[in-house]
Amino acid sequence: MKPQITFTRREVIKTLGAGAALAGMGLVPSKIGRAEPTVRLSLQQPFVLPPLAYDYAALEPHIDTRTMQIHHDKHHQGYVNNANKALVDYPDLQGMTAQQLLSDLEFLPVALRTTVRNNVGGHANHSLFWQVISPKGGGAPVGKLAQSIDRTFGSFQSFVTEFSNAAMHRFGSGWAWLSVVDGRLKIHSTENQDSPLSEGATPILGLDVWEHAYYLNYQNRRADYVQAFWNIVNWDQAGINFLETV
Ligand code: MN3
Repeated sequence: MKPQITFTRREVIKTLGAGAALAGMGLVPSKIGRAEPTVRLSLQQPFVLPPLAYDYAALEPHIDTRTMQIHHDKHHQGYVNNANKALVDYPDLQGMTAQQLLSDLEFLPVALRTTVRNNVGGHANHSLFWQVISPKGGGAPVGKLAQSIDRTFGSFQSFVTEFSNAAMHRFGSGWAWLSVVDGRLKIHSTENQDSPLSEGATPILGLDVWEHAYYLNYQNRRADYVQAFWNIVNWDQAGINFLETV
């Protein structure tokens, strides 16, 4: 199955409807009474590493070639492999997407929960990350996302400052996010590979602040990496992600 299919709203409903039917048959945990996060990337099982839409070198000098190679081919592939390996023993759960698994960790067997949180989380987080950075990125958002950022954070510059702070203040490994929660934008961060989906938030923009994302080029200078990020943000994609949540 292809990793990156943009669903139309009707297809999402259809897919979730199929999930509900399976739930009725006792095959997957019931989702009744829970709001489903919007499914944008269709990350179906068995999970596969999505190809980058640009060359490893394309994000230079902001993210170096070697980091992109190792980060995508080794780190992300590792999450994919570990996730698939763990789910082999749970055929009843193999019809669920990454998003569905992450949106309700409590429903999962205890023995599987941490692996899904770390590795399915890692797969979902990185799949989004590769999409929201681009050699043609930078600048500022437009349209409804721009309006919503201005309304929520006061200005684009205030948003940049607040998001950068979230990225800087995440101690150790984790992510900074711009997510939508109940129709409202929110800046937050998660530790390790925890997905915003597990907190009821739909991420539309994310920044990986694990050292593996920047150490070769920036060493301990996370602030420089965070600053460089603004040159490669794919605001068109973030804008699409935002529209799909409302
Ligand atoms: Mn990473």
